[in-house]
Amino acid sequence: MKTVSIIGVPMDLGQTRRGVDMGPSAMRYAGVIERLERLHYEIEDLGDIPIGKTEHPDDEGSQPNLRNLKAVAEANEKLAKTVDEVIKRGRFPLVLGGDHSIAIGTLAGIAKHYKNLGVIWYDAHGDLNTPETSPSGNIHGMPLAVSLGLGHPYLTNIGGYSPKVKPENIVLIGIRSLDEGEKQLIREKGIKVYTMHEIDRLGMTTVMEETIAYLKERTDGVHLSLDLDGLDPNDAPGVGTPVIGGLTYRESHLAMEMLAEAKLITSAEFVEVNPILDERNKTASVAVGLMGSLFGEKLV
Ligand code: HAR
Ligand code: MN
Ligand code: MN
Ligand code: MN
Repeated sequence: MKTVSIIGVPMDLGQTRRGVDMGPSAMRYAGVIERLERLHYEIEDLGDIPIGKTEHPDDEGSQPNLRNLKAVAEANEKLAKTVDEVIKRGRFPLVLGGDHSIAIGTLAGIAKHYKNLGVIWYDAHGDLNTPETSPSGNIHGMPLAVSLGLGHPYLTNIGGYSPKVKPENIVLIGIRSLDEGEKQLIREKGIKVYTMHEIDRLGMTTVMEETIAYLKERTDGVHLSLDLDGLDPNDAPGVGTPVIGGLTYRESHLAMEMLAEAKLITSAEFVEVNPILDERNKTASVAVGLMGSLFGEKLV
């Protein structure tokens, strides 16, 4: 990965807290481009995917437990196309969110380029809900289920194919908040999960060694989907759904450095940065710091 294309997705329709649409700007202000240029990458910024600012007229009460379904689906179709073109041009897609519903489009653009795409889902949440199991109706709690082919066809068929990923090619890291239906799905599909319990017991070094070995032997590319709420709210306060007891800044840096060393990651997205809820752009700065490590930054 020598050339990187940055794609902003100012999406906030996958949830209800205002402000996460400003995430891409916040990460640009925190210096993402300069940071990666210093590492000698050739960077292009493709700007932001347009998001319908108001809710789609067809969304009016028509879809039970799928808030803003049409608007979210339309934006993700555009994102999928953009990501697809970036990969066709041989570049590394770096997607800046926006709420986590954008992973639907990112994965739709990426997955068709691989026989066995791996996914690292770094998050407090599983994002494995369907309209049947979701307690909120918020689509940002559903993208991983959608990518497995579960959910409304407007979402699962984005990019014209489904599913995008196989359950055995997914690793969840940082998990500490799951709904009943998500737990059931994880058990049913045998999805690999490192909850905070395992991370505390094993330590991040072992967790990443195991994750890297597991994905290396079964995948031909790995997407990192990093939700900033995977980190502890002390280190990343600017998120819409904070959950205490999370991964530290230091553990997260170590994880990124180990991924860089392993040369495992072929695409990435950083989501759920909400500058309105943040303290002096701290969360966006943390995100950009983690990108630095992911792209090979070293202290000496
Ligand atoms: N599981 C809950 C739901 O489906 C909360 C989802 C929290 N959202 C995220 N995604 N930030 O990781 O509504
Ligand atoms: Mn908005
Ligand atoms: Mn998430
Ligand atoms: Mn989350």
